Amino acid sequence: MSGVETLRFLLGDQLTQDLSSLRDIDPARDVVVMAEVAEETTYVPHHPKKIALILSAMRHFAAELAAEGLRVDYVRLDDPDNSGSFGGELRRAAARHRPRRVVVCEPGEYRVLEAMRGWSEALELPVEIRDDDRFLCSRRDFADWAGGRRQLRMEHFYRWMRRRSGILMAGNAPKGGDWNFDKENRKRLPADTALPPSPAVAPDAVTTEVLDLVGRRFAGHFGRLEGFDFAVTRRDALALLQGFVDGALPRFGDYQDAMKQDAAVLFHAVISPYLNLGLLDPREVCAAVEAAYDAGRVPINAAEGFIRQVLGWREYVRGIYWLKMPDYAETNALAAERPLPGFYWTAETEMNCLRQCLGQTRDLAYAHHIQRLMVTGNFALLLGVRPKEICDWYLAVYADAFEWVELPNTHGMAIHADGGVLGSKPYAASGKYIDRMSDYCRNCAYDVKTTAEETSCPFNALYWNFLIEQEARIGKNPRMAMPYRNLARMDPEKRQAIAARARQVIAGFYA
Ligand code: DLZ
Ligand code: SF4
Repeated sequence: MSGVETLRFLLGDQLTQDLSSLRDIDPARDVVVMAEVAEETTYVPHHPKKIALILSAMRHFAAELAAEGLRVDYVRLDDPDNSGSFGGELRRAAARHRPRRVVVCEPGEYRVLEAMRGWSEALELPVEIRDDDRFLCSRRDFADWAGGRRQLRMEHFYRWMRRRSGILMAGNAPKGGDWNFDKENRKRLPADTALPPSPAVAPDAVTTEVLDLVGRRFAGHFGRLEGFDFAVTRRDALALLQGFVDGALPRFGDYQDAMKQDAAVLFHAVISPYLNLGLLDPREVCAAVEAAYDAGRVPINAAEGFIRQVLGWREYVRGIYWLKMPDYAETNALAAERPLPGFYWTAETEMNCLRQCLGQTRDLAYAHHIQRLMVTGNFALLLGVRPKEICDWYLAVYADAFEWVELPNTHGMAIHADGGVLGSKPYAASGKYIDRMSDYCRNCAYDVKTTAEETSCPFNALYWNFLIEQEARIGKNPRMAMPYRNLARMDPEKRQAIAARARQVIAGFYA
């Protein structure tokens, strides 16, 4: 093959026909290159379901582009000549096609952007890196918004995004009369509440072949491959979105923070993997939810709560990531130095909340936001796990995890390693919070009501121990005033007993 004008190199989370790097494609003279590469499948030990999702979605997307009449050069993971990296595959593709230039869309990870910046020199070809405009707020706009602000609070950003996008707005006013209905979104789930069916798509022949490959190559990675039921095409992802809007969305708001024994999805949408791969567009997701609200089919606390996640939080964490990288990943504001306990990779623990959330993560490559923030994240915060270890864990085990979204959520929000760029205080909580929002404690070997006994909930001693250990760092934070007042009221004997119990449980995690 010769005479190729532009080689358009597409990454596994850029599965969008309207991608900036494809927009001006000339079907007669350009080639799209996609590559399954070992480096991406193993830079953290991704969950096998996540790898299968990405590879199958890539293969389906390549077939869609080819059906549109584009030339697609697709390299499979088991191709014997596969070099194993993006750079290596681009080099081989350039040798095959001899293009005049390369066009790419900016990646979702700093690590990959760094590599991309070296491609032009390595290939001796012009390499154009275009903005990823699938986000509603460009990196530049976020930097403008952030410029000069002392604090980068999500709520301010969110309102700014509502105004500039017009989403869920009635003229200049927020629909429903308020910007944020979060107070109505923390209900406990009554035990007899009927749950909607979990979203599921049966694997087709392409997915079955990928599952076979992943089963052979990644058997050693944490996570269960059996029961794969993710959507791998835009069509199926759209059907799941519609199913969510019609089924679970009306009660999504009420129960978005609730957790339930043996029930993973509850009223959540589970569309983040499709948004993050590019199969769904955030604008169309917000539009579908707003339309349901306008038609009177869903209450405002559901519509607003959902749109806040997509239009507010998702765009905000991406903005923070690009504004603060690469230094962001290196901070360790709470000097957390303990290793990640081994049970994060086995789900074998007597603590029922963690066993539930970790077991579900192993089985589904999914957990909802409160499980991630207040169970696995909170535990890592209280224990003081090294930031990189817990961040890499999240990056590996969740199907929707790419560093732009995973890092601010974990490093910033969950473990406060950024010292408050994202959250104004650490989200530290004792077992009481988990007991209020779930039925986990009822099914646990530990007693959530006590702190310093042999049978006491480990979260309780860890919580107080965290406050004691971190007093010099966070004791003066006005938002921590109440917990520190409670700590100050504690008599010295109780304090000692708690510290002893904390030492005992911590030793148990590393035995
Ligand atoms: C996560 C991932 C995996 C597991 N495999 C591939 C792959 O084989 N080929 C590919 O193009 N992309 C893959 N990805 C997604 C990339 O890691 C992702 O595009 C970068 O991290 C930038 O966000
Ligand atoms: Fe988790 Fe403690 Fe409740 Fe057990 S008692 S489920 S460890 S919060």
